[in-house]
Amino acid sequence: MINFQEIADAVIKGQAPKVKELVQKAVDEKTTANDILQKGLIVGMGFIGARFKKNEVYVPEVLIAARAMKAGMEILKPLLVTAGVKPLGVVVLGTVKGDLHDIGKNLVGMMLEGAGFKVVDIGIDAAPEKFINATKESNATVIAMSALLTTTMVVMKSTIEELRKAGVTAKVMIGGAPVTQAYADEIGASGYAPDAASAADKAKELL
Ligand code: B1M
Repeated sequence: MINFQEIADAVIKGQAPKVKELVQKAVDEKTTANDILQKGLIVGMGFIGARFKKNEVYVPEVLIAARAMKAGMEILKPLLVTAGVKPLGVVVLGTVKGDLHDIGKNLVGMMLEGAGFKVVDIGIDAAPEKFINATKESNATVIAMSALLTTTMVVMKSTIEELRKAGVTAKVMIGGAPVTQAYADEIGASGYAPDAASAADKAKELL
């Protein structure tokens, strides 16, 4: 009998081999891939996200939990595709042009995937055209931009302007150390999140 909480606990503890083993066992017992994802992996990652938000765990714990979740996803991904299970939504994620910082962005990506989103990661130093093309190609409804420098946070403003000029209507959310809610309001972004776990919550809100 499958115990979803056991899978969630293994994600929380970052036990990648155990997650893999439990997910495979659940699949063998004919549990649906969607149930394993929603009731096991996402519950575990959600728990880590909530603790990260409260500063009860730190970046390393999030990274090892995300790695464990990924191990389970490797088994589930093809099954979810076959079953036609749709992701919660598609998010284009990148660090804006001129900025090479990606540790925070990658954490945001992990939390978004952990919450059930499909993430199209366009990497660092991403020019407006890259955001535009990726959004059009993936039909993303949310664009998530990261910036770590006071000199590159201003690029978020011009990127939003370029997106709108190109007819892209997807909601834009922003984040990164120098960014604030006030700045998001000022440049016409639909959302701001102070940390990776909040970013997943904000993306859900924007759907
Ligand atoms: Co740079 N760097 N760096 N750096 N770097 C900072 C950001 C800095 C504050 C250091 C300092 O001076 N004290 C400073 C910026 C000053 C400023 O502008 N106010 C700085 C500088 C100046 C520079 C260079 C200019 C240094 C130089 O060459 N003279 C240069 C710029 C390069 C460039 O981008 N063009 C540079 C280069 C680098 C490295 C390449 C060496 C390296 C980056 C490696 C990498 O990312 N792969 C690096 C690093 C590591 C840092 C520090 C030390 C750490 C950043 C980090 O990864 N933090 C940083 C100082 C610091 O923060 N203590 C610093 C951990 C990460 C988990 O946090 O990215 O904030 P963070 O992400 C958080 C939140 O901000 C949020 O969620 C994350 C997790 O909760 N978040 C989002 C992030 N994106 C989000 C998006 C969202 C929502 C939330 O929605 C879309």
